[in-house]
Amino acid sequence: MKILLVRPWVNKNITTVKNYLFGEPMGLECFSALLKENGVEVLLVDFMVETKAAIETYLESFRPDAVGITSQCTDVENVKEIAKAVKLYSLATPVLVGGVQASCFPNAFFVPEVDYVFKSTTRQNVKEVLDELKGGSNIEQIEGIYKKSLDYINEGEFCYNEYVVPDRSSTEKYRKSYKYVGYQPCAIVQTSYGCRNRCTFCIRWKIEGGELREVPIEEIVDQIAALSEPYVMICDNDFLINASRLLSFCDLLEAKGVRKEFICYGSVNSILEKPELMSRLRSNGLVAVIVGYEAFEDKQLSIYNKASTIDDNEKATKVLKANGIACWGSFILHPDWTKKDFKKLLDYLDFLKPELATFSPLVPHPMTPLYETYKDRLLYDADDYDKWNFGDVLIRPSKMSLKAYYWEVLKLSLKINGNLYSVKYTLKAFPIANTLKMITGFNTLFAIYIKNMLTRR
Ligand code: B12
Repeated sequence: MKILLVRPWVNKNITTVKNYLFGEPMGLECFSALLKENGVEVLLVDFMVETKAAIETYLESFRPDAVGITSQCTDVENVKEIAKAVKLYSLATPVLVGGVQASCFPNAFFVPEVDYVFKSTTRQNVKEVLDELKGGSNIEQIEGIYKKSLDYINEGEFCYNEYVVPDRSSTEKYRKSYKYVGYQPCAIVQTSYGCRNRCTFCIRWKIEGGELREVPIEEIVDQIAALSEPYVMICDNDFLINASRLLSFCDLLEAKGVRKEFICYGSVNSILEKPELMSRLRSNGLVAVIVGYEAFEDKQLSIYNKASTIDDNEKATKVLKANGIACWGSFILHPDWTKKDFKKLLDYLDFLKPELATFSPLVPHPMTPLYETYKDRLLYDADDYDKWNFGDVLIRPSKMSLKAYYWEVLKLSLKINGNLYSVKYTLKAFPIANTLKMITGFNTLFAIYIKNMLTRR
């Protein structure tokens, strides 16, 4: 049996970070691993890299027995377009859709061209679908899957995705393109799932679960040792959570002589709980930590249910700086901000001096409690999926017009990216060619913000 796996391209009008955050399609690599365990021949096409290629070419040359497509919120339209192309090629070729969007909003894909929607992906449910495709069985309801043949009804319990080692050979020909900010080629690794925190704006603990589930660190280090990339982005919610696990991580990297540079997400609390560990992590390659500071006032942090304070933010930043680890701070732009608040954020950045800073407008995602709070001020419907991309302004600002708000966002963006402190860091940390590519990436985002400012009412 042959299955074609596809990551869709990203449409030009989307507010996307893809020009500087461009990771491997790890979900498809995991699915590929599960398929190969079942003896399936796999071909993976990444249309985010092959932007000019056409799905029809691959359907004709590979002649798949089924097609699997991955999805994020920005992909819904293109997933459906690819599914239509598959059915035009052959009505009998089953289309399977999975990925984060299928987990969060499976109903986005309940269309005639899609046969199976995976809310969760496990060894068992993949095997059961394959058996069904081979004609060997017809299990009524498969755990975690909505089937067209059952009118997409599944009343069963749903589970979380099962841990699988990604089949990185499936993306071999694309791997040089994958990058994270200025680090290229950069691989992505996930070492744990779930989160102990309950931030009101975050959907990750909803997607992955509220309990922390850790993969044995020995398996992770083996995975990392096998990577050809010099840079690795660890995409856990908070990689710095467990001190003894981090110590074993360092021990194993040293024992196996693995030298890579790592970027990870880490919470302020995790940094403050174990400052003494940071120099050991630095000497084992930890070069940057993405820290969700989110706000510049305690009042706002407590509304977001953040487990840290402004004082903690400052201390954590100092710990990272003292150990030569770059701090990439992320912030949320609140819809009730005045011009003064935008200025306060800039002042706060001047004070904290994170090496890089990013921001995203507050997203009242339907999976979070914020949705109820803001549903009357939404600029888009919940099913305008591509707008829920963590870059667009979704809540009508209360203290200024939308146009004026976008103007503040644009100015903030220019000031943050032009900040001397960040520019110096970028030039020192990354090869010049990568810095130039990043600048081009930021510019495309500016262009989208300008367009939003001029066109959105
Ligand atoms: C790393 C990462 C990225 C990387 C790489 C993404 C990737 N791997 O494809 C980069 C930097 C490129 C990225 C980009 C974006 N991201 Co991102 N990203 C993540 C992060 C941190 C981890 C994703 C990941 O790799 N998880 C591990 C893999 C294994 O999980 P998975 O993809 O869900 O796959 C599993 C199943 O879904 C299944 N599966 C996946 N595909 C398929 C296909 C089939 C056919 C089947 C059967 C199964 C299947 O198999 C896997 C089994 O475990 C998540 C947070 C999170 N926890 O999800 C945010 C996250 C997915 N991103 C998010 C967003 C918003 C974006 C952007 C839209 C941002 C923007 N404005 O540009 C872009 C999307 C544009 C694009 N297409 O790239 C949101 C998604 C919200 C949503 N409803 O879709 C998340 C949840 C972060 C958040 N804000 O909370 N992202």
